[in-house]
Amino acid sequence: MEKEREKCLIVGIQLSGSDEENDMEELTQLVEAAEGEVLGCVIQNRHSIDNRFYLGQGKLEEISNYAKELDAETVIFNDELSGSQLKNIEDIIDARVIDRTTLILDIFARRALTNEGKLQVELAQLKYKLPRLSGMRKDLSRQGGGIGTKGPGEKKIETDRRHIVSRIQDIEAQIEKIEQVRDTKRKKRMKDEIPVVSIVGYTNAGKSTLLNALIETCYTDEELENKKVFVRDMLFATLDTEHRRVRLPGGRYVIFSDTVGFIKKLPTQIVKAFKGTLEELKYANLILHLIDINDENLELHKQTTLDLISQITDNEIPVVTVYNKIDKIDNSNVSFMPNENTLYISATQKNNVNSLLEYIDNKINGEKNKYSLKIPNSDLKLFYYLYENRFTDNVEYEADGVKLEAIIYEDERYKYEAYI
Ligand SMILES: Nc1nc2c(ncn2[C@@H]2O[C@H](COP(=O)(O)OP(=O)(O)OP(=O)(O)O)[C@@H](O)[C@H]2O)c(=O)[nH]1
Ligand SMILES: [Mg+2]
Repeated sequence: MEKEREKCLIVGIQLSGSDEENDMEELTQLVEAAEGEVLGCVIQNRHSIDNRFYLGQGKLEEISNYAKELDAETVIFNDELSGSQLKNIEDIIDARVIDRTTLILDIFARRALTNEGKLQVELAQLKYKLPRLSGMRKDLSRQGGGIGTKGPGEKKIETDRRHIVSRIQDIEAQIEKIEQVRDTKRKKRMKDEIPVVSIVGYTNAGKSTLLNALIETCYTDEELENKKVFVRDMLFATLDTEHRRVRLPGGRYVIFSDTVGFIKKLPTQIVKAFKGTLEELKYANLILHLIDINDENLELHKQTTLDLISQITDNEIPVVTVYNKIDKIDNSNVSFMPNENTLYISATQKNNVNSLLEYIDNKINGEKNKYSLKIPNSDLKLFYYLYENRFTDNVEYEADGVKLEAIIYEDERYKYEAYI
């Protein structure tokens, strides 16, 4: 049975002079990801955000009436509201009021599966709540009404506050432990010298779909069953980072990582709480920046992602731009601009997925070529290595050794030089 969806009215500001369009379409998708339903949308054009009421007081009264008319339970604002804005708006609007940050945190809370994910979300939620507790003071003292209620109200806030602070410390300690485990795993990967390629991009760009397409190139159906990652036409389908080992066309391996997507105005509490997850990017050998080529706000979303990448990595990791969903291109405005660091793929149709792997192989391992070799019996371990770890062909066993064709990277050719 389908659950009743929470009925919502969404509200945003279009700042004059800003060419950044207030994207209510995206907010609608966020509401849907939180299993809500958007019944109406209000946008006010303004010069600036009002410190006390976010938008005009009169407008808020209008919104309150509109919400009643629509029978909306919740009114959602497309920016983060301060404690006092929230309080002032709640005084006027007779419905539940939440802001963009609370909404995103709610989606994250629904999506978190691992212990670490859950802790990170709870941490972000508590840090969001803490500075807003005092905004609730008025509310608490008023609720009880009359003399004597002010004291307990304040006391309540103080106990709440202390409770939250100690829970934050507790979570931070737990996350630190989990990070140590992650650190150990990462060090192991580095020691094994398997390069890491991180897939990053705006939420819903197709990162998880791409990871699935990549593993399909080198695992059997049976193996794939428990290797596939979760894909959904929904913002923030992925929250927990996944790593998968994939064989490149030359025979070497890389580990691809798929992680939480980016969004503009990503709440700072989230960036901070997910710091550990996001900082994994710093240890990537290569970053694939995946972009939905049909995205109406392509430039803005691209910039949002690039800004986050550079914030996290200090621009020290090479970035390859990969446009996805080329199967869906429906307007001719999109121009293919082939250049050295740009690729075009379709993750669902698996168009150019192999060339992407080829590109990555080249970027990480350099050139490789196919050689005919004759390896003498005295050096057969070289043959066994190639046989196990590279792509070989036409293997013929002869009395004094083995003849074969093998793909060899140029950086290792010296080992086989004598037998080519
Ligand atoms: N037409 C088309 N759709 C695609 C392609 N790649 C992904 N999609 C669809 O885009 C939607 C989002 O895909 P995901 O792989 O979940 O996207 P993501 O980037 O992992 O999203 P988050 O985890 O939410 O950040 C799904 O409905 C996919 O089927 C593609 O090449 N072509
Ligand atoms: Mg995903």
